Amino acid sequence: MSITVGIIMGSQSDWPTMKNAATILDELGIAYETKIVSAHRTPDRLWEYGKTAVERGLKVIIAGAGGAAHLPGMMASKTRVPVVGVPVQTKALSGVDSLYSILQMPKGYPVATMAIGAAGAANAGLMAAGILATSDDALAARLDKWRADLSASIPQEPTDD
Ligand code: RP5
Repeated sequence: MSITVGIIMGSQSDWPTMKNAATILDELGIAYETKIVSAHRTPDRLWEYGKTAVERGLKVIIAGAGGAAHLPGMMASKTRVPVVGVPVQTKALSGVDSLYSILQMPKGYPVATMAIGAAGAANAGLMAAGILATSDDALAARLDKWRADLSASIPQEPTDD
């Protein structure tokens, strides 16, 4: 199974958040790679990753970062592979800094920005799955089942427990 999704993050400290994207991809049987690629600390690594993304067969890049979160936007500037951005929650500003850093891209270099934190990372995995499912019927069926299972797990009425 070839790797079609790259999960990249600015720091090891982002992994507890970003692994929520990996979990979704595991559940849906999608092959992926995980890399630490920092816009500020390893800019050459970022450039190389973006430069080779198409030729390496990546179809979606999930990029998570916190604070002055330039990684998703810079990656979008370097490759036409769709970038899904995950704002990592921060201590100082609760991730609003990350969100605004990722969200407000100038025309021409889009980043599909998710919610702050774990839910955003999980949704990034689902967004990647949805993109890949447009050209993969077997994956589309698995994603439809995943969504139906989630829907079926929601109780009709609340309980006290
Ligand atoms: C960002 O700075 C990373 O994406 C991370 O969210 C944040 C803090 O990084 P560490 O100081 O924990 O390595 O570049």
